[in-house]
Amino acid sequence: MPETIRIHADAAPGTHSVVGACPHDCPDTCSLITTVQDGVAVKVQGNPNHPQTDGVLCTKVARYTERTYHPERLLQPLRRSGPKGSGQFTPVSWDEALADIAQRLQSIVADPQRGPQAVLPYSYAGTMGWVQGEAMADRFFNRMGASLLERTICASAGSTAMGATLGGQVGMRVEFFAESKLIIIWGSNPIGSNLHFWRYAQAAKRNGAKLICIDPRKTETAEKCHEHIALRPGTDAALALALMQQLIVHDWLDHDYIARHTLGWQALRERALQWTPERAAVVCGIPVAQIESLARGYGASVASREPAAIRLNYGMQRARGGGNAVRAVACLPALIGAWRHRAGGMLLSASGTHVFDESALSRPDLRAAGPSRSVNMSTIGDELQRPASASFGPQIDALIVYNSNPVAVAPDSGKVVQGFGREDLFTVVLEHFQTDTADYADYILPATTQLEHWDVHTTYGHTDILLNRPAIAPVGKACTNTDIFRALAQAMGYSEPCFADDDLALCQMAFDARVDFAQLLEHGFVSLSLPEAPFAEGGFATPSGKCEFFSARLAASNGDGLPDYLPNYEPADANSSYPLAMISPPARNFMNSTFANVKSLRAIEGEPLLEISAADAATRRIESGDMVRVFNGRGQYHCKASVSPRARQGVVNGLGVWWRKLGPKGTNVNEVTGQQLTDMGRAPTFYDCAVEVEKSPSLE
Ligand SMILES: Nc1nc2c(c(=O)[nH]1)N[C@H]1C(S)=C(S)[C@@H](COP(=O)(O)OP(=O)(O)OC[C@H]3O[C@@H](n4cnc5c(=O)[nH]c(N)nc54)[C@H](O)[C@@H]3O)O[C@H]1N2
Ligand SMILES: Nc1nc2c(c(=O)[nH]1)N[C@H]1C(S)=C(S)[C@@H](COP(=O)(O)OP(=O)(O)OC[C@H]3O[C@@H](n4cnc5c(=O)[nH]c(N)nc54)[C@H](O)[C@@H]3O)O[C@H]1N2
Ligand code: SF4
Ligand SMILES: [Mo]
Repeated sequence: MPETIRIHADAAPGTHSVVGACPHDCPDTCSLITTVQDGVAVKVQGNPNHPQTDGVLCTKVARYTERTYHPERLLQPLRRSGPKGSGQFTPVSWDEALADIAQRLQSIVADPQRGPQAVLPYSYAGTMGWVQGEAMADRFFNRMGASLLERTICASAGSTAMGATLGGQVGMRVEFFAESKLIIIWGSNPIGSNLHFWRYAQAAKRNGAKLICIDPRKTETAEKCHEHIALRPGTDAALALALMQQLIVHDWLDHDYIARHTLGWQALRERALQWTPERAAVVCGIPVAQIESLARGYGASVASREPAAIRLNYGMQRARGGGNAVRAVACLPALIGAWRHRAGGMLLSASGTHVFDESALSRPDLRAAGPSRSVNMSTIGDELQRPASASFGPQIDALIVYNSNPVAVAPDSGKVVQGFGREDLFTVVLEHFQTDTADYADYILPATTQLEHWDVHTTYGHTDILLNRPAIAPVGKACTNTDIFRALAQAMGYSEPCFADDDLALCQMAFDARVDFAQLLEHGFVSLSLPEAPFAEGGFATPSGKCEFFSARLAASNGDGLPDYLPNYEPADANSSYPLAMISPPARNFMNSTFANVKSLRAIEGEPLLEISAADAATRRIESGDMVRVFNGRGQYHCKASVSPRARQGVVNGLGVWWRKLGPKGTNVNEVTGQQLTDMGRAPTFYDCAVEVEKSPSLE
């Protein structure tokens, strides 16, 4: 098998190209080409042969070599040498580090008062690769019998809602948005966070499609759409119900599709009829006429048969009623029969297109004592401070963090920092850099980046499968996540043969026969053969086989089983102490907290910013460039104000997610976000957060 693939016929002499995949938590999962010269990666580009990538990368990953060879890259294992959280470490050998970690874990596992459930893995999608993600780590923690982690921090409200409504994380094929005639971009900022979708939307626009953006913030995307509906955060379900009301009263409905392929129409109809545009306009803080016109445009596709599509994304899910909001929106395409067209319907995530047997990688059968307790990653601040009890089980005494930076990204950072700061907590962090989380480690273990290891990727924004080949040798003494867990398994005395599987074997073993692995090795990507219009004839993967407006499963656990509007936990009333609603969507040049330490990207972002409307700034005597204090009962953070038309009145936008230690006074936006969970999926409510803002007295 060739170690590399020569793609560019014009590659300079002495260089070669290696095909890989972007590892980041981005729906686009681009195919990468890394140019290597004398063992050094000199350039990372988009693969022109991969249609979804089309030769284009975002600014962040186009600068990947800057991150890989960053002067602060972790190059050797480190052991804590100062107080917890001080960030003081001294180098140790791998052998010493692994032996001591294994010994510390063994003593917890063997202690009858504590046992394996006192150990918690903490990880998310620093890499989305299946191999460097959970494969070997899962095997290790399953064999140990450690606590399970509920991986809720991003998408679980929406995935639960989609499962209940359409039967899974499935929807339109992204490329067919190019043929849509109306595209509603709802709670999504594709120019910032889903660039390759935006190309399809642009193509549709050139073909005469109308683009409408529904977002409290006037994003780069909203600016480029024909219309922007700036509703108040967390009110999307009210808007969707009012759209249904209009579709009903004007009879813009596909009665045949509703009758044959949906469940619960009469009950939903009754609920929706209570949502006049006037009522929704008050809740959403938008004009009645805007709701009516949106409904007219959407409903027109019933008669014209011109496809209408919704690109739904994560923005609306991060509030109390996030699951219900997704369900309400997910009902709309069935009402107008949009699913009949390949360019109609909706897409939230394509991750449910399974060709994968995850258990072959994670090996839950290794868990000898059966299922463990689960700990929710979104409430890690509280979980780390919970004492042992009959209902909780043992206190969490050891934490192994990989592919995540919880001290920066988890809500209610004050609590998270207190938890990580526990002197008696044993923490190991596998990382590329000394992040805010790594500062709290007892051991930091240097991990390889995507340019240095094998992996395979499925995606959530398109439906191809990608392979990542290592382009260069590991930098410094960095090891792959898989090697670190293999070595820990050995040091713990776990001798099952599965701990000897190498990375290439892991890449291959989980795919079923629908994936031609030889082709994947040769080209770096394969496309699956999938239906063009998945629900043209119904066939939803719900218990009834229909689009479930009414879900019996949800009725058993969640309200009356019909989508409803649930007001935010923190509605930010004008008369309350915290009268501003804060949302904290990503800064375009960071990927969550990743890249915040890459100088050239940080230079583009400048510094932590709070966008505030002219009206809200004026009453607080705030001007652009002023340092401000953003605060509520949970905490405060300091940043620079930008008086900006991007912010609507009553809502401030605290762009995320900076490393705390790179922000003024060592705080970031999650200092004020809370740990309450969504209506479905036990997900965080980052964008359901009331605050007050004032000029920062000490920094004026
Ligand atoms: N450049 C970049 N790209 C990224 C990321 C990144 O950090 N940086 N993160 C990646 C990850 S992990 C994810 S999950 C996705 C997230 O990307 P998206 O799915 O686009 O989600 P967000 O950026 O959280 O929110 C999208 C938009 O929703 C808006 N919004 C906030 N609250 C509401 C609301 O209540 N209703 C509505 N309708 N809109 C609302 C926000 O202002 C934002 O513009 O992007 C991925 N891509
Ligand atoms: N206020 C606010 N907070 C948010 C959000 C928001 O919109 N607003 N968004 C939320 C969302 S959607 C998400 S998904 C979470 C994301 O939160 P996280 O999943 O924690 O994502 P990152 O901040 O990108 O941190 C990933 C870390 O993994 C490391 N890493 C990458 N690849 C590897 C590898 O191969 N091996 C090892 N060992 N480490 C690796 C990176 O260096 C990086 O430090 O943040 C959430 N937090
Ligand atoms: S972050 Fe997204 S757009 Fe950028 S290279 Fe990776 S997959 Fe492509
Ligand atoms: Mo996410």
